[in-house]
Amino acid sequence: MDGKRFLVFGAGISGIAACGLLLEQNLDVILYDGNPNLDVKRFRETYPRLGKIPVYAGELPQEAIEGVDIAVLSPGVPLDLLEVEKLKEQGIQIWGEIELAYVFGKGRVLAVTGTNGKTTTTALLGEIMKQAYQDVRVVGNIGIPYTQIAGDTTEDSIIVAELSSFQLETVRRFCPEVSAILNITPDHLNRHHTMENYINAKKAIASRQSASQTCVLNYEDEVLREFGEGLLPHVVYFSSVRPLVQGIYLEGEDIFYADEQKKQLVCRTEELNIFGVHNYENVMAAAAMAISFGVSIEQIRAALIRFEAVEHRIEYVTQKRGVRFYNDSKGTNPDAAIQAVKAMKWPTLLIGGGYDKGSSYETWIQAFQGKVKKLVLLGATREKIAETARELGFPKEDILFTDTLEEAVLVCYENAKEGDAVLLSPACASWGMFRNYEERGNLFKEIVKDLKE
Ligand code: UMA
Repeated sequence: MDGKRFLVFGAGISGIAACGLLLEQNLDVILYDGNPNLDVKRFRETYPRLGKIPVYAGELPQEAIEGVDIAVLSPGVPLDLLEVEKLKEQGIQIWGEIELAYVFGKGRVLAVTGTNGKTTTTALLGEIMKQAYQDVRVVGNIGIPYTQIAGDTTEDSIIVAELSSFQLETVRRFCPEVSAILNITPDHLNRHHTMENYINAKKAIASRQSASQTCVLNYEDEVLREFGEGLLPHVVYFSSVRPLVQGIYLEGEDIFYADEQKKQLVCRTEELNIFGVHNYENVMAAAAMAISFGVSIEQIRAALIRFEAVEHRIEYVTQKRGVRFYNDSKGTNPDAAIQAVKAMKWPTLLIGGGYDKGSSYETWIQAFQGKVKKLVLLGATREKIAETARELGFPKEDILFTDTLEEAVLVCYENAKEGDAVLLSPACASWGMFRNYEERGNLFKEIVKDLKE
């Protein structure tokens, strides 16, 4: 890499961490962000460790590209963006932030992707690996850029990475020892344009793996079952529906791991602090990955039964006047939101809507099954969701439009009776109204905590 010049695209957490890594390596780096309103002076003051590297915002001038060999894209930057096309036309190699971290980092890598459940699975796997290893780094889409820690990893480090389809679109050399794809349902179609592109981005997680490595797949996902059939790495399936001759599965209330020699109990679901079949699938995927890596079932079990739900995923907030509040801000697509509404055991006032990713809301609304008494909508998708709900026979008078999250919570509280639940599970990304789902979920929790009893 000596003498190479890098352009980092995107001044969010990934871009800043990527610049830091390149500077540590004494490489030549330029930072570019497409936001014309980025205050470069303030940005420099906030991140003094970036030193004097050139920072461009708004238009990408030709002078910034001169002499650049490799562009490192942040996950949020689409590959078909005009500026990216311009870089490609000039022969500049396009890397992703994950690729950069992998090339400069050391250690052994385990990586998780899937439409839903990947944060929980990654967090679980991180806890399991900490049970067996000293230096475990949990990174990626979960919120800590891989480039942030890559520079201080050693051969003994264990990297547990959550990877989104955005991050996987640009991997070339990246090759985890153990990978997992949890499920694939439509999401981010405005970015990937077709389901095929989206599926291919997910599959890229295993594309460099060799026969001595492992890919964990969901046997109950048709696309993934078929994908596993022709795959070079060793495939371990998990199933929440049927016993497998080889693999990990849910049978009654128990999770078993079976191979040629024996069938072993991994844990009983009643020992876990997370509930719902989707969570048992996450548990099975994380356990299968750890088993493939050589961690003992005893160590896996110890970590599993200690694990608590991740924030913003069907997270219990509090009770007010006998009304339970749940924060599922991480329900950023219909499929994730279906899991949350399924988990509700009470009449539910549901807050939905947000950024328009081009999703269809039919299956989500069908999953309400008479449980949702008010559908409180906000954001860019509110009309689209309301229209689908009406078409599917959801009572018109129970659909309420609001302009802010605060208003939505208040409307729910006013309409809720003792024994009801209020669930924020938007089935949409937060962008447009919030920086990310965490900001949306945190605000929800603050509003709820301030409600008068
Ligand atoms: N930008 C441009 N041009 C663009 C898009 C973005 O210049 O076309 C600039 C923005 O002006 C901004 C910066 O890029 O300054 C933001 O970069 P980014 O969107 O890649 O966000 P980061 O802050 O670097 O965070 C990213 C992930 N964000 C996205 O994928 C959108 C985070 O995932 C991830 O935690 C983080 O890297 C660390 O790896 C968040 C997410 O929403 C949680 N992920 C999606 C999801 O889970 O559904 C995929």
